[in-house]
Amino acid sequence: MALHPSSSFVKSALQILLITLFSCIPLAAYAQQNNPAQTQACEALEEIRNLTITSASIRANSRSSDSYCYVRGIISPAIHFHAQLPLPRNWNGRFLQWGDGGKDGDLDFADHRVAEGYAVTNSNMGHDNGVEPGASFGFNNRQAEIDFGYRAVHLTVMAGKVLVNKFYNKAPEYSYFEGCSQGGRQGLMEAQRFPNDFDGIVAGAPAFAYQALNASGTWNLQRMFRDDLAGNLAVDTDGNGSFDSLKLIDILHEQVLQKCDANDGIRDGVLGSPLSCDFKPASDLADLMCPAGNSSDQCFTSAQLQTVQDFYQGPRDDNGVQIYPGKMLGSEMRWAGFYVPSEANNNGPSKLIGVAGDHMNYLFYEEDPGVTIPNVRDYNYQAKTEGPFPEFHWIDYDINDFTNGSGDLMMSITDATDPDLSQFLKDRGGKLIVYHGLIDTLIVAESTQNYYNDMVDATFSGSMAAAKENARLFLAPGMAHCAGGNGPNTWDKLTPLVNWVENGTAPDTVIATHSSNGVVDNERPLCAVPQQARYIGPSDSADNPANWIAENFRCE
Ligand SMILES: [Ca+2]
Ligand SMILES: [Ca+2]
Ligand SMILES: [Ca+2]
Ligand SMILES: [Ca+2]
Repeated sequence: MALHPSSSFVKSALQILLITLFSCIPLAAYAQQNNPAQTQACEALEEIRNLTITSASIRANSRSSDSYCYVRGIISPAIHFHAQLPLPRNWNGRFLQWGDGGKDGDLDFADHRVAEGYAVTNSNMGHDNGVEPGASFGFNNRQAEIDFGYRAVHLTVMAGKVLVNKFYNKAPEYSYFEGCSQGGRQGLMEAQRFPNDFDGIVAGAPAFAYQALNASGTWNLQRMFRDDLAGNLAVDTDGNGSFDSLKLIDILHEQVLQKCDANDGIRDGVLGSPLSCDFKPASDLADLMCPAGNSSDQCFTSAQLQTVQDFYQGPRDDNGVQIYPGKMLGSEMRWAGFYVPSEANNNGPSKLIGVAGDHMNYLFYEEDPGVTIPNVRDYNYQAKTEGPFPEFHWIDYDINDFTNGSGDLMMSITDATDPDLSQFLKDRGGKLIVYHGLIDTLIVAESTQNYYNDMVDATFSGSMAAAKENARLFLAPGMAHCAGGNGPNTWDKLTPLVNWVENGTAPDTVIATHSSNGVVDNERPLCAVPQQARYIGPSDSADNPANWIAENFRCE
């Protein structure tokens, strides 16, 4: 990468700094923090034309001893953004838009990327979650929905590049996007709508089918709560009215593992390929059914079996049209935190409700049906649908509204489901890395795999080999939503993309690790789809964790 125009100055400044560093470290730190030229250049960004900048000042980095130039600005009507600009001698020449999570509504820092030299921007997506929490920003506010859907990210990137040009006196050599979940949706949205913004995009666990996944979240809660919680997978063992045991989920998960854990070559509690596991609840749980009229945390009632089947099946409308994939086999333990009311979840949908929350009130219908009910945990509450401020209860959401056109307008704003990435991948030659954890229960990896396959068809005439020149998908066995899970779930998401874009080194695998107490105890390569990692290590000790290392797997 070429150094920027003032590189000779920077080099000599660096030499002086290094000499100072070796002679007197406190003095070096003092000189670095108080370089008047840098402070002046940073503060001058407040005066930049054609952007509304509200502040620009030198700020400390939590992940580095190097301070940086911190800029905040506003884009009409309500987008707030910030830029974290490394001082010129620390800049690696790259621009990075840092992705958001959830419904966002605030400014997110990426201090670790700034420490690596990236000039980073992020926005509040056009609303303030302190004033309008959750999805409420979308209440009768189309502009806020458009900003959330796609406008805030794009305009923040535009503003960020203007700031980079001004501060460093040159354009970024390369521009990247990195994000997961909401950020994954943003990455795919950018690839579809604004193909010239980035050279490379990494999109993790993308919430790209945004309306479908929220409809699915609501539907799953409805299945769990129906018939006065008859099919709840938590059990009230002492009959005191409080669901205290989650044992049935353990039992279900164990049954799935017994059937398919070893299919990838090792019994590590991780399914390498859950979609090819042939677990069938009705037959595989047949020996674990309760006698009629009984229930306990050791056996399944027919209502509980129905819930399990519904979760794996996923929502369909009354005509049998699949709205969203069902939960992946192996993800059972993650259901507890999001869908299963128990004492562990404050015995109600307080935490569960975050899955779909107030989405249907404010972000699904063209005209919002009503505000949230006074207590969203109260599933028996009758929403007041009349009067000046009608209410809408998540339990009254009709999954048929997904396919009858009621959500089409909002889908056109929030969904990043267009499989044609020709402009980004072919015309621009951009690179795309998508990853998704296979036990992610919030956003189901199968939907991402379906999208990737649709993209191969629409963009590369069905040629996987051609598609892999520009876009690769990595599915992570045993990885939960963006992080966590009992399988290997940790790797540097951005560096493989940078190596691909700048050096042409396409990632065939990324090495993912799982750690307990800071020690790696499970490792495997994640293979670019359609390949999968298969254990090829010592066959007589395949279940010894010492053998669960990347070298003992082959992509095939
Ligand atoms: Ca943000
Ligand atoms: Ca709305
Ligand atoms: Ca109890
Ligand atoms: Ca396994």
